[in-house]
Amino acid sequence: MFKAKTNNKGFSRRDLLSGSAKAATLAGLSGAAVATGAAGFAGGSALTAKQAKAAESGEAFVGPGDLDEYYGFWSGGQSGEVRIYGIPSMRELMRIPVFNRCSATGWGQTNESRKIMTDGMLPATKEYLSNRGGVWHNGDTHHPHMSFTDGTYDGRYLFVNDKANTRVARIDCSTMKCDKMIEIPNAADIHGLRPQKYPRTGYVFANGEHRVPIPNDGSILDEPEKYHSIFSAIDGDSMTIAWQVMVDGNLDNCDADYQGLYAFSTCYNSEEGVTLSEMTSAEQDWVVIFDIKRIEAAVKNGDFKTIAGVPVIDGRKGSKYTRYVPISTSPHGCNTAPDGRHVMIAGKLSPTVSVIDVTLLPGLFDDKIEPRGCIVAEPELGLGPLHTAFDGKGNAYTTLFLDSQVCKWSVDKAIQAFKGENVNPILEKIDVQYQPGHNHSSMGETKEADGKWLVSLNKFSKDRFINVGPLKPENDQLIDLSGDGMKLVHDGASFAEPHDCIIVKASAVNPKAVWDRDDPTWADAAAMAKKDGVDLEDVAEVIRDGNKVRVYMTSIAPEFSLEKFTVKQGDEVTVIITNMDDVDDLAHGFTLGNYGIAMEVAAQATASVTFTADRPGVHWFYCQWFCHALHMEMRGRMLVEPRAS
Ligand code: RUQ
Ligand code: CUA
Repeated sequence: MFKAKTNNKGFSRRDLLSGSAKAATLAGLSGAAVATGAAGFAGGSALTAKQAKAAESGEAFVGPGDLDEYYGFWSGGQSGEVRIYGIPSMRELMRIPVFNRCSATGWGQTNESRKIMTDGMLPATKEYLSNRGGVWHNGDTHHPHMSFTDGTYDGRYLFVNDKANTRVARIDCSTMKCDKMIEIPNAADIHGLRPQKYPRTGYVFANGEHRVPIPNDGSILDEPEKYHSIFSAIDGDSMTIAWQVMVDGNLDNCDADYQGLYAFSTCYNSEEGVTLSEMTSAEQDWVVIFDIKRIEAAVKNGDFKTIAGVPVIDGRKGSKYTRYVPISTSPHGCNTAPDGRHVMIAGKLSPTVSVIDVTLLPGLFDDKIEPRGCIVAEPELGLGPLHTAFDGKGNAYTTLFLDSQVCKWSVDKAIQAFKGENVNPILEKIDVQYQPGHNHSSMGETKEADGKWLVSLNKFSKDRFINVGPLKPENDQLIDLSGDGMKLVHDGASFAEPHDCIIVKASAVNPKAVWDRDDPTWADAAAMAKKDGVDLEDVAEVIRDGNKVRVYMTSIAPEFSLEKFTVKQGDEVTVIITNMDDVDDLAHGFTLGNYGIAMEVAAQATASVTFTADRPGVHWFYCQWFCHALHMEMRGRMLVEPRAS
């Protein structure tokens, strides 16, 4: 399945790269010849001795032309994007712009991306942005997670949070582009995010981290006792809010069980303070456990308040919809084990991980056991435990931020030790460089955890790389779990803190080679074309409608169907381009010189951009995506007639 893909014409890109295609290229068959040189070079180079040795020992080496066994989906942190890696090579394969403004693809500028970015925006934010460009240009992605069916990845979607501007976005894995984005009402600054694992996603659970007044309109200001935090269940199919729960304290990370019954959120700042000393003064914080069935019944029976159009359930202490399980102060990571039974709550400021047994939760909700009665182990692992990964063999791997280590421990032994048996659950520790936050194992958050690879996302790289100035990259380290013991096999510099990642077997994901022409992404452009009486796929036309001008063209390497178009200074111009090349990897672009306009138009896609033609003169537009031997010649002119003075 991961061989070169076949395009609509029945030949693959590999074929195009081979000898027969070279001669055909200048005749206009495709732009593939430009790539031939590079592919030929890589294919012909011999392995270095080191690479050959690595390949022999089965280390993290994936040779030129070889494909990875896993997709890695990485958060792009403060860059606001999501990245696709190949695992185990740790090669960065692609970047998916999501909450950011992307210069390469036009994300945040094209009409299609702006529609996705604004459709789910709250009215007050729309209003705030109305004279500020209409969309946010920054984001802070933390937690990318794939949709599940029956406890494992189903390859449909990725969901990711934006802490900076309180959003959750969805990426369609068939195109690897963001297709929905919503702003979460009532909540502030979405942090923890996890999809429902069973029976399917289903819900996407999202934690509003910071406590704020509801509504946050200025009527309450410096009265922190009146602030709230909000846990949201988003319907992952429609990307709308299914329900929200108001809770005590701040919400940090979350996860769901394998039964579809409960969700869990770590909480720091049970003190509900606003300064650091207030937030860490109590000895204990808690995990909030949400009873999904009871909450669904409450939504049905009307036991909620509608705020900002969504049902908000009161889940504060004493509520029948939640339980607050005390954990020592400021717990952080929240990870459900693939055994379907244990949930690991990392202590952060405490050296422990608290293990919740989900089979005890019905008793907890029926008040048959004390809140801490659902905890069945609490091993002391080391300093600064943050997140836990799993190998599917009963072992857990917890990052120790302060110790700069990953600790491998046995869940069974931890449970025995908690019962008073004299066993040490710690199996092994490995140094990582340095200060790890999240870690993730291959398929580790699914019932198919396979125990092959572990990635440690380290917040500091210090002296691991040559110096690049005061701002240093992070260090994503790959650890081989397949042998006896953990083996560090790769250092990977990465920019703008990838807070979190997931590692998905390649067979679970199957993106398209080219876009489907009926993709809903450009439904608006298609409707406009219909109204204008033009065929998006065979068009070279300029349509004037008052001072609005619509410029329709196609691109087929190495030409746009319009060599020039003329508009008047002050016109509102929309350029709509359909890339009629249907060869795998044959993207074009449209960059308009000295107008700040650039967009990607991948094979078989339509993309459009609207701007005001307020600069008179000759402005060349050109294809900025190297597509053909005559790529430089793929250009045309926009002639802007000056306003009569
Ligand atoms: S958090 S370093 Cu944003 Cu996922 Cu734990
Ligand atoms: Cu089309 Cu470069």
